Amino acid sequence: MTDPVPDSGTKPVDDWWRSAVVYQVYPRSFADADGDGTGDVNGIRARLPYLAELGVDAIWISPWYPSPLLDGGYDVADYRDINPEFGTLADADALIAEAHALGLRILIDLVPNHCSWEHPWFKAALAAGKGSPERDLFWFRDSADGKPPTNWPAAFGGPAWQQLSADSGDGQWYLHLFDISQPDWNWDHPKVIEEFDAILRFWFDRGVDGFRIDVADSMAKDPALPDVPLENGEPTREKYVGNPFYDQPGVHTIHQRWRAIADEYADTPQGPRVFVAEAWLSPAERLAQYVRPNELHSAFNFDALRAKWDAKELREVIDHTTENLWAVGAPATWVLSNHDTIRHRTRYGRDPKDALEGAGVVPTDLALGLRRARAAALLELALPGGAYIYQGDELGLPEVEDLPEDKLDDPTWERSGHTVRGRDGCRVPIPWSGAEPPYGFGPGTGQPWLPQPSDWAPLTAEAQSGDPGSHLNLYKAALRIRHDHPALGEGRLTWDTDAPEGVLSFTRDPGFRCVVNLTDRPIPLPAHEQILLSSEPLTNNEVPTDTTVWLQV
Ligand code: ISL
Repeated sequence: MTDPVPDSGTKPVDDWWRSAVVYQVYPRSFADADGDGTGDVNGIRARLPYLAELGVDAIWISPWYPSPLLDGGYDVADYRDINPEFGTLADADALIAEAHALGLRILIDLVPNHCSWEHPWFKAALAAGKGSPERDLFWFRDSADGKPPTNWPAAFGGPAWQQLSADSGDGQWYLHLFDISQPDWNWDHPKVIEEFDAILRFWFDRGVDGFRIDVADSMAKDPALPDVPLENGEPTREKYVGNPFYDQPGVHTIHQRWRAIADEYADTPQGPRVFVAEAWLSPAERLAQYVRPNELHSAFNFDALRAKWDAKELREVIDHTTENLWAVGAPATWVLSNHDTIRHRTRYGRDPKDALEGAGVVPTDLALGLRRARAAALLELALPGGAYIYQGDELGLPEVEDLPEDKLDDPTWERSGHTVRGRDGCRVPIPWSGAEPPYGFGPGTGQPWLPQPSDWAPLTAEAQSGDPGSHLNLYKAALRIRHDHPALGEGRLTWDTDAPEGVLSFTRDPGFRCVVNLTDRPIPLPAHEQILLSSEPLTNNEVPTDTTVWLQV
């Protein structure tokens, strides 16, 4: 067990985040204490001992704010409170204190690009009408020809502009890069800037250790509002250099400002507060701009998530990422799954060309996927830097691809005219115990907001905890070794020159070697002092296919 997060009289520890293993909690689907079918803050509190025992260093909680939940809470109606469906501010305070006592840091989610149409400032903007100062806080525009002011597409389908209906008076359009219920803030307005300063301080003062920044590359827009080019006849959402709504230089000014606020907390016992950027930006040269010394601390590296289960491709991603992030003094941050992507057990069980999409129609070998997910976990946790675990990764959960259409909740389903099912398949509530749904997600037999598969009994945390060969116990063992071994966490790696083609093999000082066999045949086990951990049983002094071994050398 780790030491408690310092709260008084202890020297600040200011670099924990460079090597932290962070567990992502999607609050709606993690654990339901009050039995209404939706996860909640008290559910998370009840499972903190599980997370401490798993051996993670921190928890990132996806948005927990008041919200109509039209985009799972990424549509925020009040940045300074807790969604009543999830609990109260007092519950959140208790969670922060209890997590800290167990040595777990707490990161929460900041959604600065847009709010919910239920946010009071947006409602006031609608009411105040055209030309009002209230409308200046968002992107309201007129259009002469009855068409949207630009051709920009929204993330979930359709145009990124919504016209106010004639009965609300003026027919202006507002910008929403995501759902129509998520109006974009105008970050050129000082009131927006100051409001977010205050939101950061509000949560830092309550004790949170940092923020994950949602779509950290989108707040600034090109004020000329140029159209985007067409791709196959449709306006592109590609993040090409010069895109008017992604990766504009203005985002860095905002990040620098936030960094200064986080650094104001350097002398508190907890140490300075930190940020992790969510920005799907490639190549790593571009991402590195976000983690320069006076900007955000770290950024999810999504190139690794997108990479095929292929030695050459993975090695290129690892080298390219580390080279570019280390050049600006930032650690790498590895992630295999999150609440927006198809779970990696399922991805790795498919033909790579279908891996990131094609839910429901693509043949998938889940046994192969599980074997590779085990190998990938040991690769991820052996790489230099920090690592993220999405809730349920540690249980080897697959994507749920046969959710009934009437249960689908992701705005993508409606906005795509029922052609794209969306991201619900990775958001199915966690199976904790028992033989049938709700598998201990909530008390009693009440069913959760998304139905769980009837064959998940062997995947529950309870079922896996007693089985030494389970996915859960592999994670626990790996996290224990990672915690104790001086070579793991932040640092450097050296590729081993004696490894056969198709094998990823690297050494980390002092005395650690990781070997991942991605070929289709066994390879000889390299010389070692001791086998620390292996994702599959080893026989004949060989590393089987799709297996990772950790060696003391
Ligand atoms: O827009 C994209 C690519 O063109 C996406 O990759 C986008 O960056 C990503 O979907 C952002 O996701 C985050 O913000 C969304 C929310 O729905 C997701 O759940 C969240 O992770 C809007 O807040």
